[in-house]
Amino acid sequence: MSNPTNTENVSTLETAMQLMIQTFHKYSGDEGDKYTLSRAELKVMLSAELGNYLGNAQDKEAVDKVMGDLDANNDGEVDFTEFVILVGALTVACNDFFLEYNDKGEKK
Ligand SMILES: [Ca+2]
Ligand SMILES: [Ca+2]
Repeated sequence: MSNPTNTENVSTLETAMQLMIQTFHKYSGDEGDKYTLSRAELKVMLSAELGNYLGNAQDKEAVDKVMGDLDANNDGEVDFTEFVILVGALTVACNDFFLEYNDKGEKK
């Protein structure tokens, strides 16, 4: 049986998946429910992990907006599913930039 937390002999994508899981739990266990991010935990996670993409994570309104957008079931906490949606949406946005950049580079 394979150990899903084994970090040897895993593909790049599998590593990325493990890192998403580890990153979420690194912040979700600080207060309240161990398996969800409170607003405070979300703020720490955003500024520590997504500062390059979100920039103004220190901005309370920005955190509130992200929380509002993410908290699909309106329980005031971001669970792992909601977190994956955030990372997925940001990854799509990054890919759009990547494609745009490549298109410009290829034009002659
Ligand atoms: Ca928590
Ligand atoms: Ca929620």
